[in-house]
This record gives sequence, C-alpha cells and structure tokens, in this order.
Amino acid sequence: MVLSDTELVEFYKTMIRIRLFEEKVQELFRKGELPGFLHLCMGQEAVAVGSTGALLKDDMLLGGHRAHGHAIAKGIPMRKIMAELFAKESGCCKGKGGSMHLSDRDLCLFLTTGIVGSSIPIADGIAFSFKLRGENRVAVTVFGDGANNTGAFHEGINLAALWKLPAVFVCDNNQYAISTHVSRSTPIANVSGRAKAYNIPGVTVDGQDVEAVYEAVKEAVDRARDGNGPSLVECKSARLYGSYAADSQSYRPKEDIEEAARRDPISLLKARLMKSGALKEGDDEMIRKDGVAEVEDAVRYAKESPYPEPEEALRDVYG
Ligand SMILES: Cc1ncc(C[n+]2csc(CCOP(=O)(O)OP(=O)(O)O)c2C)c(N)n1
Repeated sequence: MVLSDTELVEFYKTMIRIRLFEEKVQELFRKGELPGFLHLCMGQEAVAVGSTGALLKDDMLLGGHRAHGHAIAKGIPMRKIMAELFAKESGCCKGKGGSMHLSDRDLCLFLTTGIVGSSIPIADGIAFSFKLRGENRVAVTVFGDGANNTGAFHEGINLAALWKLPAVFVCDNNQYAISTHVSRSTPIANVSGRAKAYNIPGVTVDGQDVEAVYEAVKEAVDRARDGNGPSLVECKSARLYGSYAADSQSYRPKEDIEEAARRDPISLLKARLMKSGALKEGDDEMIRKDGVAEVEDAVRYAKESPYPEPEEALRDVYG
C-alpha cells in the first residue's frame, strides 16, 4: 500500500464530488439547460483522481474532451466549471470554452481539448519550457485510447523521448473511441506497448483502482522530475455511460456495460475503506451531503451569472 487511509479518504471524497457534479450536469443537459456537447467521465474517476493526485501543485496538467474530473481534481472551483458549462462570463474560460475546453493557468490546468491527441505535442512544448528554464516541474497529459493511433501521439512521444522531456503520457483506456472498440483500432493488447518503439517505460494498470493509478503515475512523474525523461502509463478503465450524452451504446455488449457497473471505482474504493475501517457507517452519507451542497451552490452561481457581452468573443483570441 502506497497511500495512507487518510489520503485514500481524500481521494474518495474527490471521486464522489466528481460523480455528483456529473450526475447533475447529465440531468441539466437532458433538460436542455446546457449548451454544447457533453462527455462524462463517470466510471473513470479513479484515473482522474489517481493521476492528478500524483502531481505537485506546480505540475502542469492537460486533458482531452472528457476532463471534468481532472479539472475538479486539480482544484478548479466547481462554480467556475459549472459556469463554464452554462457558457457564463464567470466560467473558467469566460464561458467561451464549454465542457471540452477548460483551463486555469494559475491552478496549472493548461487546457483540455476536443481534438483527439492534440494535447500530447502541447505537453511536449510545456515540458520543453520547464527544461529550458531549469524549472523542476512536470507536464502530464491524459487522453483516451483513441489518441494512440494519431500522428500527434507518435510524433509527440517520439520527440519527448528523444529530448528526455519531463513529461508523462497517461492513456485513460476506456476501451472505446466512440463506438470503436480498441481491439478494432489497435493491433497490440496494451497501449503501453507503444512505449517500446520510443525506448521509454510503458506500464498498464487497473484504471478502476485509484491507488494503482496513483502509484504508476507517481513513479513516472518522479522519474521525469529527476531528469530521466517521459513515460507512458496506460490505465484500463470503463465508462458507465455513452461516449457523449445522447449515445445509446447500441454497439456495446450488455455484459460489458454490466461489468463497468460492477467495477465502479467508487464502489470498489468504498468497499475497501469500509473494510479497513477508514470509513465508518454514516461517513459516506456525510461526504455525499457535502458534495450535493457544493454542486447545488455551483448551479446557483452559474445560473445567476451573466452571459458574456458579445464583444467578449473577440477578446483573448490570440495570446
Ligand atoms: C483529431 C480528431 N479526430 C476525430 C475526432 C472525433 N472524435 C471525437 S471523440 C472521438 C473518440 C475519442 O476516443 P478516445 O480517445 O478513446 O477517448 P474517449 O472518448 O473514449 O474518452 C473522436 C474520434 C476528434 N475530436 N479529433
């Protein structure tokens, strides 16, 4: 065991906060209250929390289109994320980004992006700047299995390996790129096997086990920080719902959906913490109560916030 019970309870709380946030967002989206597109990470909270938990405050995180969990785990206030989803001025990107484009430079969430694989070369650039400036920081990007066949993935990891950049590449492999099972796109059993081609460490861990994720990412982050270059960490996870909000998942076998529910990372961690005595009867209820209050506050804040002025569309377009 790498993490203490106290640390695991903190991880558990964050996972619950993410779940409650997304359950509310799913409800609001279905009622037509949220504009744009929605990709939920429900079922994948262990990857968001375990990987982000392995970073120091100054380490830079980048995510993909399914990244509410990473933003919450990195400490972006729920109010600012919710307001962003409502396209309000008080959102973390002034309402101009929406669900797929979250950012908070002060809290070191560089960006999340809807362009599959594109965060990988950007993470290289950030890691390169850390190296040039002699800053002891690491750039970590999380992406799905769909990214592992993009040019950006291969070019980005090749360059990071060649230049020994302080970067960590985390593949949150939920087995599907929309409706395409990874076995239909990728000719090797584990995405981590790609690491061999670039002569860097590559490991696969159980993405439903928050401690396993933390341990693997922490090792990779420490290695990068020590000047030994990048690593690829694959976390095998499963989504509880469709790829996007209106996805009926007709392509997905029933057993696969049932297995995802059976291996819900929150239930797994709760069972473990109850067994060890770290969580007592009633604790879970209190944690959820606090989480619900935080989510309700975020919704209220977002609804009460104004929309940006039209001219805001032309501001911050170029850096
Ligand atoms: C470069 C690029 N190609 C195609 C798409 C369309 N697209 C949106 S989501 C998605 C699947 C992504 O799957 P994966 O990377 O496994 O992430 P997941 O959705 O499973 O989290 C695709 C192909 C895109 N957004 N960007």
